[in-house]
Amino acid sequence: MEEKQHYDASDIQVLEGLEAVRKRPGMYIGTTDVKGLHHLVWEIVDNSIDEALAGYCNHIEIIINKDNSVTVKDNGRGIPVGIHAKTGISTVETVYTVLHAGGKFGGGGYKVSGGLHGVGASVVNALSSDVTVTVYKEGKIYEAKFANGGKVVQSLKVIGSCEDNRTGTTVTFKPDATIFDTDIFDYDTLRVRTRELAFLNKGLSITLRDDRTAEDTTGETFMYEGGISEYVKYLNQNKTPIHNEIIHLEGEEEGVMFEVAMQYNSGYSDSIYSFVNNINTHDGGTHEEGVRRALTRIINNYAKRTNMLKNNDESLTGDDVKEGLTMIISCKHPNPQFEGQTKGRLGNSEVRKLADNVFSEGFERFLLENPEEAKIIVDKAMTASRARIAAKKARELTRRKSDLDVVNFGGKLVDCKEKDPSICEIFLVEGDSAGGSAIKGRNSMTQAILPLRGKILNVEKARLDRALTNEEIRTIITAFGTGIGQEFDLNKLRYDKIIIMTDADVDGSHIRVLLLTLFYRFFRPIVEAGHVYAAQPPLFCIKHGNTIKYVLSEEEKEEYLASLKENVKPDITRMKGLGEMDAEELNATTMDIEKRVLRKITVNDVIEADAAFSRLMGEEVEPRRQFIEQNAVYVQNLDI
Ligand code: 1YM
Repeated sequence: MEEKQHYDASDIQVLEGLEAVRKRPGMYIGTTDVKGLHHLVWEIVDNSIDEALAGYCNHIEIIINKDNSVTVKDNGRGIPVGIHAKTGISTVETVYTVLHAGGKFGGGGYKVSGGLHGVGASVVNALSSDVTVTVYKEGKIYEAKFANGGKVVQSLKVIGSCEDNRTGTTVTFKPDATIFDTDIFDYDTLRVRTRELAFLNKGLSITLRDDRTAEDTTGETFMYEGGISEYVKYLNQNKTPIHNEIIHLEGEEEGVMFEVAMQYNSGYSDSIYSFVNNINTHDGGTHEEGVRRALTRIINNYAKRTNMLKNNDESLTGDDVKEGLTMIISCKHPNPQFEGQTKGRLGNSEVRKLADNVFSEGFERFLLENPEEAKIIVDKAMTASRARIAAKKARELTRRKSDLDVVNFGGKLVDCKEKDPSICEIFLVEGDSAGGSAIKGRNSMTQAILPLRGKILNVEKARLDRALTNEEIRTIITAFGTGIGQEFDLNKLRYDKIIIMTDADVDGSHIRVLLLTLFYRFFRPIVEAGHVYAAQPPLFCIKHGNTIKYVLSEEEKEEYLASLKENVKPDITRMKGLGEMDAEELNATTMDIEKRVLRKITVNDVIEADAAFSRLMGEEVEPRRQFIEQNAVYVQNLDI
């Protein structure tokens, strides 16, 4: 290995740059938890995707190596190997050691991808303990090596020869264990995003392989000739589409590419996801606005022209026309403006027009050419409209109730005394007897109890108006205080924590999933803001001498028993259900802030969570059976 001997002024600047990344990694990759760790992979993959978008690369490979380093390979042109005019060192080294290098040093090209922070290769280098970059170009194999946060340990040099026509870049990096909370890559996390990138870049093949598990050496390859149309098909696979064709429209103007794919299903919720440069714009923006506006306008025009909508009928609203709609919107923009607190919204105003034009022309043509499908789609929106009007009336009932007296609607909710939501919690408790114990065992200042008697309606199969006829659901809406549908307001939430307290058995799991479905479909911001928890009642009570210990799992039981001295024999009882605990026990094990263990329900990946809910709670039986079979052992830890 060639040790570098001399450092000059520009070297020192470079080292200071990378040192800044190591001092404040959060500024560059968001977090240093497991999310930040995986972010490193996408920073490298982004460079390969750019190369694919420029038209020079059609295959990418991502490999998790045995030592938990990651290798990314592409068959693009290879990072330039010549001396860089400005830095006096090779372009490869420049890209990997100069902060914010990347595209600035390239010769134009169509650069549109870019991770959340778009800072690329040098950041990965700064946060890695070892990096090797190999470039195949002009019959030669070049290699450069870095260590300990981006220090050059081997300048770029030729290490061998290859076939003349072989080109590409291979990068292997090992994250610096002193920087990240964890250095273990998760195959499923990488898999979900890899598949998404393949959907979003039609024709590009991406292989993902885990070499930590020795047996499988081929990995999985994702390649979709149909691009986002196949994404829509995938999202609708456990739903019942109401027309066969997936509508796929695209257009381009001044270097901005816009594309949309859609299909309606028989369900009531919508799954509309938009992307800019392969990044999910979860707060929408101009590309989404253009499509939504055009969708509403075109359907109304068509419905009026065909006399399906009469003159004195109310117009169809944006909500009516998106019921049961699965849609992917993808925009590739050379200069995207991301707005909002989490930079999740596209701001470029010219895109609104482009999206509206491309969508309205294409969609209108589709309706005219396919009158049968058009009728099905308009009928669906009109049914949604009637349901919306009915729901408005039903909602007025819940509103009136909440205006009167929140403490005693139907005598069900036993509210807490405190009114400051930030310290209040509500327990949704399965069954009357557990509800009774919970009421006695609670801290009445801050803990409210809502015993659930009847079955919770499966809202995956019901529209808002029907859901509102369900007694339990009405009570929940009123208790939360947020309202529902268009008038939902997260700021009005009356409790900081919503705690689902059900038995640790099959019925309990079922009620929990029904509640989560309700929250996810009708109160999604509450879930996303992290207000929903599952209580964890203990599984065993272990009496040993004068001490009583409650444990949550078999493993914890074994661990605790192993820690005991062997003189007195411990007395172990299996806890039956919440209903069999007295108030004191319930408080000590499951409710007391000091002693309990809550499981926070998080939505790691909204799109995957959506698919999981359809699978679990939707119309189709077979996918549900498969899901339950595959996940039966994990049900205890179901995290959506
Ligand atoms: C596994 C990671 O980095 N591939 C890659 C990167 C580049 C090129 C090709 C490339 C770009 C250009 C011209 C250009 C990069 N080059 C640069 C820079 N894979 C990976 N493949 N020739 C090759 O943009 O004009 C930065 S990234 F700046 F050197 F041009």
